[in-house]
Amino acid sequence: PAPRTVLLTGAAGGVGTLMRDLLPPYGYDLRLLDVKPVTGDTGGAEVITADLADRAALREAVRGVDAVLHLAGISLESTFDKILRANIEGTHHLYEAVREEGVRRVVFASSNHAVGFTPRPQGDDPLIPITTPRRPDTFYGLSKCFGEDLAQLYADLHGIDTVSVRLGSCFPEPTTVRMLSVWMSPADGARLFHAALSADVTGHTVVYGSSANTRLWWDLSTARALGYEPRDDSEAFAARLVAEQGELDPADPAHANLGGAFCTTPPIWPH
Ligand code: 15L
Repeated sequence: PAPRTVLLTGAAGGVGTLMRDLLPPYGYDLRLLDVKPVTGDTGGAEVITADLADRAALREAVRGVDAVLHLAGISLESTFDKILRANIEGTHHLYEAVREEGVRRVVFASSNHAVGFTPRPQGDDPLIPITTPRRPDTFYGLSKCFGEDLAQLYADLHGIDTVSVRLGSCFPEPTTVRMLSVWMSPADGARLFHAALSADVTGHTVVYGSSANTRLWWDLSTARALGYEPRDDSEAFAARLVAEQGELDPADPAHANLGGAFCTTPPIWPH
C-alpha cells in the first residue's frame, strides 16, 4: 500500500518548501521537521523544530510514519566539519531512528554532485548511466556518496528500503545554461518523490532526478522504472538563457563536468 504519513526532513529548505505544497495532493499527510522554524503556510501539518543530532526528538518525529523523505542537510559546499555534522552524522541519526521505529521506506535526497566530476556528455555522447563510478566534486558530494552507501547498508542489514534521488537543480525556473540540462521542475519533483515513496521496490534504488530536458545529461530510466513520468522540459527557457549567458564552454573547468562550478576550487556559486 502507498504510504500515507510521511516525515519531511529539511521542510524549511528550498526543496522542502516546494514539496510541502506539492505532495499533499498525492494523498500524503506530512509531518514537517527542520532545525530552523518552518514558516508560512504549513497546511495544518504537524511541525517539529529539532536538530538531527537530537536523537530523542528524531525518534519521536519518525514514530508512526510510513516513510521519510530526507531532504535535511547542508545543500552546498561547506567546511568538512559542518558537512560531517549535518549531512554525514545527521543522515546516520536519521537511519538509526528509522530502524528503531520500524519505518520501512526512506527517500534520500542525494545529488548529482555525488558524480560531479564525471565529464558531461557532448554531441552524440551517450547519457550518463546511473551506474557510473562515483566522483564527488566536493565534501558535500562526498556526503551524498556516504548517504547512498548508508542506505545500501541499512537495506542489506536491516531491510529498510531506500530510493536515493540524485537531484539536479529543483527551482521554480532554470536560471543558468547549465540548469537547462539538470533542471527538475517542482511539479516533476513531486511526481518523482511520489513515485519513489510509493513504488513497489525493495532494497536500495538509485535514480537521477530531473525533468525530461532536451539537454539532459543523464539517464532517467531507473526513475521511470519507478513509474515516474516527467512532463516538463527546460528547453522553453533556453533561448533567453543562451542569449544572456552563451552556450557552455567545455574547455572551462566550471562547465566541463556534471557538477559544473562545484568542480572548481573554491566552488563558484551561482553557476
Ligand atoms: C545541489 O546539490 C544543490 O543542493 C543545489 O542547490 C543545486 O546547486 C544543485 O545541486 C545543482 O547541481 O545545480
